[in-house]
Amino acid sequence: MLDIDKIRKDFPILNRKVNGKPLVYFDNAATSQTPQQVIDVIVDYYSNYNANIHRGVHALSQEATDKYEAARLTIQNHFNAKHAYEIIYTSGTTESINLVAHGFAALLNKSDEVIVSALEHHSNIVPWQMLCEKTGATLKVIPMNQEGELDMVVYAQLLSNKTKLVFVNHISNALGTINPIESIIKQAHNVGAAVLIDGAQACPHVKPDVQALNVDFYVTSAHKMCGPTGVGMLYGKQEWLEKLPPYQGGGEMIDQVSFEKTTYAGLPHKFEAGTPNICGGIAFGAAIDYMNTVGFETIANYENELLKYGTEKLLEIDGLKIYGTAKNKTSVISFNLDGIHPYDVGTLLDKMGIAVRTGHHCAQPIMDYFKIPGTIRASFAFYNTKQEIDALVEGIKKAKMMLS
Ligand code: C6P
Repeated sequence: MLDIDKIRKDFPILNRKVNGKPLVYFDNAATSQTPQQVIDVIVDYYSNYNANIHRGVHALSQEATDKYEAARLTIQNHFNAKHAYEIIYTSGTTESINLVAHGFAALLNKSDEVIVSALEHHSNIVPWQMLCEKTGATLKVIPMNQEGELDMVVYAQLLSNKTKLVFVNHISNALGTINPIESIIKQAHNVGAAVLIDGAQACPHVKPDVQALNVDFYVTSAHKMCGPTGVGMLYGKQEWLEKLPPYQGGGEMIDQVSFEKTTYAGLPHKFEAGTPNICGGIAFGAAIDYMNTVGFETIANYENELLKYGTEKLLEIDGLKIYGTAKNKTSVISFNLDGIHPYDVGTLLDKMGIAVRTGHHCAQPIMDYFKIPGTIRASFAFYNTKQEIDALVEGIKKAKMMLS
């Protein structure tokens, strides 16, 4: 059982008011809130041991290096990677995907195919389009149905010995669909294709095991899972990370440099050029520790309750339509009110202290599929309550009255 009163005390921001009303934060899929335990780690870093890492012989640098590398081990354990050097620190999901897409430019040619799904965030579409432009490879799309589920029959038909890479999100940010990634990975491997899973929306809700999944690349951002912005990770199987060329050149990623020739460092440093987000990496580890203390099973059970409650209550509102009704979904509800622009509803909800996201959620192809400009998205985290959902429902009723 989740002790919600105790949990909410961990998040100082939940006490604030917005427009004179208690904050109801339902924009967790964009960025989650930060518990005091993680804030303390950030303050401790800048108060006590702020220094560059892997470079200094002095005490501060060594302390910072030890904590940064300890956080890498926390991330490794959390995702069950075989080796710590298979965890590459990045600035987030977007950079992780760009790093892999950049690397594959050296491995693809114009007879190759890559497969994306119709449910993707722009971060998992555009870097691959750029890759296809560079290499001449062809981009194929797994279609979705009205529920927001992927068409696995078509997926099987798209796969062939031309397929070199499949990239799909674990959970859709716009609809909340949980994709059948185990089956997607197995089928791709059967034709010899590698698989990248975008875990940005999954990691706040589940604990992925990259070895059990046998996935080639898994990427995520810390700020979706109680950590800070500007840091994330790329998990890559050792054999793939060794095959890919470096992404950026600079300090730390080299073995030897001369004007005639440069040789590169081994993993993970080959992909970590320049001074990284040291504090962010350490805080990412603290965020993972925090979430594991709450427990992912506890989190999932509680959020499923919120999803069920929220779905039932919202559907009681006349003219409200939910987009994304997959059997397997997480605590994200995307919806519209008949004849009313989502932006107007979002603006009025903000006046009532309720934070939701409105628009296309960086997933325009999904909006095009439903022939809508966007949706209102309420995304729940384990620190939200049913009372807050009641406030949202009341807020929507008021907004609807004002806008009709
Ligand atoms: N989605 C949302 O409101 P970054 O910005 O690199 O941390 O994450 C990008 C990203 C990639 N994939 C998925 C599935 C995502 O949901 C996101 C971020 C936020 O839905 C902000 S656009």
